[in-house]
Formats: sequence, structure tokens, C-alpha cells
Amino acid sequence: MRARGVVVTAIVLLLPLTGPRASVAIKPSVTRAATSDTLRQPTTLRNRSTVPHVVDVDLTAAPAQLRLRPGGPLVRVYAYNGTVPGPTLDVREGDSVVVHFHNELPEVTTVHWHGLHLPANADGSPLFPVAPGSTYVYTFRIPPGYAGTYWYHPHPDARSSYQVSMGLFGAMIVRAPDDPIAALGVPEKLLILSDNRFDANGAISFPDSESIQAEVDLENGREGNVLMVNGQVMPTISMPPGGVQRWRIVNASAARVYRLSLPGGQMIHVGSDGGLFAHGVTVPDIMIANSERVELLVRGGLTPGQRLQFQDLPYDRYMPQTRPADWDSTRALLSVVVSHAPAAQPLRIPPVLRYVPPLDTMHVAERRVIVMSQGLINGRKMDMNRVDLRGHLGTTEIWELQNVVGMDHPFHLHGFRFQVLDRDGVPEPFPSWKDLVNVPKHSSMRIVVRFDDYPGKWMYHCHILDHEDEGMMGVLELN
Ligand SMILES: [Cu+2]
Repeated sequence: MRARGVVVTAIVLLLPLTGPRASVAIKPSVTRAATSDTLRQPTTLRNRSTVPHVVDVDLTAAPAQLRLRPGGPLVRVYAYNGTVPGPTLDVREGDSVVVHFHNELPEVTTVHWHGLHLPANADGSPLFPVAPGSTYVYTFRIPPGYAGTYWYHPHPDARSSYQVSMGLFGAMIVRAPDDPIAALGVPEKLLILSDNRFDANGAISFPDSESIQAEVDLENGREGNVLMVNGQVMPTISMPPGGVQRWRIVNASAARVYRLSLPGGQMIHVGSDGGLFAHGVTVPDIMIANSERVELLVRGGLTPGQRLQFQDLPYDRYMPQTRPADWDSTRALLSVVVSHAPAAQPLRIPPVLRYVPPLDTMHVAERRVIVMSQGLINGRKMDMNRVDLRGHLGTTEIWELQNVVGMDHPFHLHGFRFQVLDRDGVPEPFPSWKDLVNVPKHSSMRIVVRFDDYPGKWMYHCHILDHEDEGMMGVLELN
């Protein structure tokens, strides 16, 4: 995902302020949306701690029977606390988090807290499997400056695609004490994108291991023909005329890359994996690779009764041999309905949303080249007993990610957020915090990462879950 267009603090009804931080002084100016949405928000994990800044929750992964499609049958799924998507972990910067995780699945799993900076034994990597019937306590502290949208999902050896497809995924929101958009009173929505495939009986369908479809899934990553937002097919969001909402979007699909667009509306891209940018950027559409997150300010429309469609536009990430026949279709995700409520007042966006300090690239301990070919990283498949890269705490590294094949591979590094420096030699327009970046076919990019603390073994891999399961992953050891 690359931010395009011009940096803005205003579009049409969004008026700029003249001075920094002035937003703090103005009253919320957006009429709150009527609650006629059919889009549901996932429940929030209940914090049973009464100690300030301590979040203590229970999370159970177990088989369940759920109705995944309206009017459809109850089908067998895997669920976190009985729901798909799982409940949202909603925390604040500085919180100490304790998750008592219970594995009631008939197989090994883990919970990977995707994008968070935490000790290696709390990362939920395949090096820390949780056996069926056992409990694992994940303990970590949310560092200052990590406000953003994240997600959690299973990351066991070779079974991530299956377990996510069965329903195991949920969001995390880390909130800052001084979030300038929250201060404006802008209504907020969480949108978790997923896709799945169902058989004639409505059950989640997986191909025979010997079938052509299984081979295609291995090559492309598993894609489903049914697209869902928060587990719902084509839900609606209602907004008053001129109303603006903040959407936190998570791509929880195993492999599908979305190019999001809202014809007739407006979108300002204000944040990525690791939270807000310094400035918003108007975008006609925005790409979100699997596991990536985006934050948007979305204005629905001006005319009461108007109906807009939030869409996934075609994007060719495929090899020609296995490119799906319908790859160039536009797919509908949800409807935005402009209500008959009084028109919203203009929203004023502060000129600076957040300071994102660029990482120092002058003092670099190590420069590495990471070559991604089909199913391999630097020519090798993952071996949990091998260390591929060794690095040191207290250092900065620059990694050049090279995709040498004709299909995109989204790259993820565990435990440490990074900044993109350039893509095919073109400098990134502004620094932002990333933990996943899509590396398009036959392209390269450079990222910079700082290893301040937390020794141990960390995964880096392609986040097409089927590629990860097949071993398109390596191990970085820090000491
Ligand atoms: Cu891949």
C-alpha cells in the first residue's frame, strides 16, 4: 500500500485549521451517525482487572457452531470466545496486558499479536506452541507511541491458513491519550475484512489435498468467493449528509489483497499498520495487502437517501498461470447509506496528526538482502532449528526486500515495526510505521528497522498464509 495524491488537511467539507493543536479547543462538530447500521462491531474483551493500566483478559480458542451467512445453516468453525471475528482487545499506550489463553482446539495453536513490540515468548510464534487442552499466559506492555490498529491470529507451524480460514482472527486497538481525531468526536468503526469459501451445505470448504484447487491455493494463497466485513456479507453503515467517520480497517484474509474505493464518497488516508501519519493524504482508492491495516477518514455523501458502495477494485497480484478467471471483477463489500438526519457540520482536521520521527539511517550496523522467490526466502524454506540471520540489540539495520518472481509477496517482520525508505529506488514521501509491506512482483524496496530491546528469535515471512505454512519464512536471532 502506498499513499498517493497530495497531503491535505481539508477536502470539500473538511476545513483546515490555521494553527497546530487547535482541534483540542473546538467542540465535536460531527453529528453522530444514527444507529441504523446493520454492520456490527465485534465485542470487546472484558478486562477483569481493577488496577489502572492493567488489562487482564481470558481468551479461548475452541470449535463452535455458528451461522456464518444470513439464513444459512449452523456450521462448524473455530472461534475465539465463541465469535467470528473474535473479540477486540482494546487497550491504551502504557497498559500492561495479561492474556490467559486456553487452547480447546483439537490441535496445536498459538496467538500471534500481530504488529506489537513484545518479548519473544509472548509473540505467539511457532517456537511457542500451545498444545490442545493447555493454557498459555501472554504478558506484554504496550509501549508509548504504539497507538494504532493491530490484529491477533494463530501462527502455529504449517496450520495458519487453515485455522484463520476456520474463523480465528480478531482485532486489537491501541489508543493514545492525545489522539487528535478522537478529540474531534469523529465516530469510529472497525472493519475486519475476510473472505471464505463454502460448500453446498454451507460448511467452510477446503479442497482435497490432491486436487487442482489445492495446488492453486498453494500458489495464490487461499481466496474465498464470499467477502465479509466483520463476518457479515454486505452490511450497511448509515451517515448523516456530509458526515465523516474514522474507519480502522484490518485485512484478515489469508491471501486476498483489496483495493478499496468508495465511488461518490471521499477518503483521506490518515494511518497505517502502526497508527496515524503526520498528515492525511486524499486517495481515490487504497490498497491493503493481507494482514495490513489502514485508517481512513471517510465522508459518505451529501444527499439524504443516497447509497454508496464500498468496493474492492481489481488488482493483479498473480502469476498468469494461476490468475483466477474473475480476478478483474469489482466486488462489493458494504453499503454506505446517507440518512435523513440533519447535515453534519464541517469537520476541521488538525494540520499535524502525530509526529512520526524518521529512523536514523546514518548509523547502520547491518545491511541485508532478503530475496523472495516462490515459496522461498534467500533460497531456503523455514527450519525452526536453524537461525538464518543474527543481529544485535541496540542497532539499526537496513533490509533490501527483493521479489524476484511474478507474483506479489507481502513481507512481515515479527516484534519490530519498521519504516519503508524507498520502493524501486523512489523515496517514500513521508515516514510511517509498518510491520507489513507488500512487495509487488519483480520489485524491490528498502526498509529500516531499529532493534532496541527484546532478545530472542523472531520470524520474518511472507504473509500469504499458505506460503508461510509452506515455509516461506526465516528466523532472526537478536542478542
Ligand atoms: Cu508469498
